[in-house]
Amino acid sequence: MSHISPVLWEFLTNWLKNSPLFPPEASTIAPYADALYFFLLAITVIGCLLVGGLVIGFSVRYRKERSPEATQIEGSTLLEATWTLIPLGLFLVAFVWGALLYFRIYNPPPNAMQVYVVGKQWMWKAEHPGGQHEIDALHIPTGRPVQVTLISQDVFHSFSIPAFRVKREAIPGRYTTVWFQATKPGTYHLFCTQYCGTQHSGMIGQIIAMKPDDYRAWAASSTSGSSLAQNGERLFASLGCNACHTGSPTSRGPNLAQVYNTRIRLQDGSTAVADEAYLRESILNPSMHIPAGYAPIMPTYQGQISEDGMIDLVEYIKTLHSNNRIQQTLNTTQLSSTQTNGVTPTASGVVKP
Ligand code: HEC
Ligand SMILES: [Cu+2]
Repeated sequence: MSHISPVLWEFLTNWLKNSPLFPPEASTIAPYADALYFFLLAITVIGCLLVGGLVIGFSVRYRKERSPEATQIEGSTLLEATWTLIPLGLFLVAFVWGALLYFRIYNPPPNAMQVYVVGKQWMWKAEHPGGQHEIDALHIPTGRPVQVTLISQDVFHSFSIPAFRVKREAIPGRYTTVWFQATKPGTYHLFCTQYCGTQHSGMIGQIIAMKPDDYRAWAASSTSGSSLAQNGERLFASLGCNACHTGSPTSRGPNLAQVYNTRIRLQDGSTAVADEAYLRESILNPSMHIPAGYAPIMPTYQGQISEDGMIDLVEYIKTLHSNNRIQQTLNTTQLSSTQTNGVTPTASGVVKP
C-alpha cells in the first residue's frame, strides 16, 4: 500500500468514481462506503499482482534448465509468520473499518425525517407523515437525514439506492428501517434488488433529492389533504378501536396516549418497548403480548387492515400526545393542515372484503 503514492491513489479513485462503472456519490455515507470499497479493491489487486508476479517470476528463474534439482525446504518460521501476520493485519483493518461503517449506516440520527415505504409486486409506495403519497418515486430534501421505514405487502423486496450506497430488505410482516442524507440535488435510481416475481425488473423508481426550499414547496403542493396520523385517527374510529381505547381510566383497553416508545409491563412479568413493530403486532396479534392488568379481549384485525392502514394507525398512535418525534410529524402536518380546509377525505386503509 505504501508504494502507492497519495497522488496516484487520488488519481485512480477519482478516475474510477467518474467512470460509468460508478454511481454518483450523493449521500453523506457514500464517500465512506467507497473508501472502504477502494481499500478492499486495492488490497485485492495488489495481492493478485504480487502472487501472480511471484508465480511467473519464480517459474522463469527456477526453470528446469537452470535448477534441475529441486531443493526440499522444511519450512521457515519467518516466512510463515510474515504471510500469516500481514493478511491478519489487513483483515483486521477491514473488519474494524467495516464495523465502524456498519454502526454509522445502521444508527439513524434521532432527528431524522420519517417516511414509510411499502413494497409490493411490483411497485414502491412511499408515504410521508404529512400525507404525500407517491408511487415509484420518493422526494426528499438534501442536507437532512431521512429514515425510511419499510415493509412488504407480499414477498421479499429490497430497497436499494446505489447513489446513496444504501439497501435494505422490505420484509412481509416486519418493519425494517434505513436512513440516508442526500448531499446533492438530483434524480437517482431506486431499485428492487431482490428477485420478487415476473416483473421484478420493472420494480424501479426515482429518488428525487431537492434543495430544502424546493422540497417544502413540493410537500405543500403534493399533500393528499390529510396526514397519516389523521388517516389513522379516522381508521381508529371506523374500526371501532375507540370503543375500548377511550383513554379513560375505566376503559377496557389500555390508554394509547404516550404509549409509543415506552416500556410496557406485560402480564407474564416481562417488558417490551412499544415501538412501531410492537404497535403493529398488538393490532394484528393482540394475544402475543398482553399488558399487565388487562384481559385478552381485543379481537385480531388480521386480514382487515392493509399495510398502508397499519402505517396510518401506528402513525396515529405515535402522535397521540407523544412528545417524541411529534415535532417532525407536526412540521409536515402543519403543511397539510393548511390544505385541509374544505376537503373531507374518506377513511382508506381498510381491506375491502
Ligand atoms: C374489545 C375491546 C378492544 C378493541 C375493539 C380494540 N382493542 Fe386494542 N386492546 C384491548 C385490550 C384489552 C388490550 C390489552 C390486552 C391485549 O393486548 O389483548 C389492547 C391492547 C392494544 C394495544 C397495545 C397497547 C399496550 O399498551 O400494550 C394497541 C396498540 C391496541 N390495542 C390498538 C388497538 C387498535 C388500533 C384497535 C382497532 C383496530 C384496537 N386496539 C381495538 C382492547 C381492545
Ligand atoms: Cu421487488
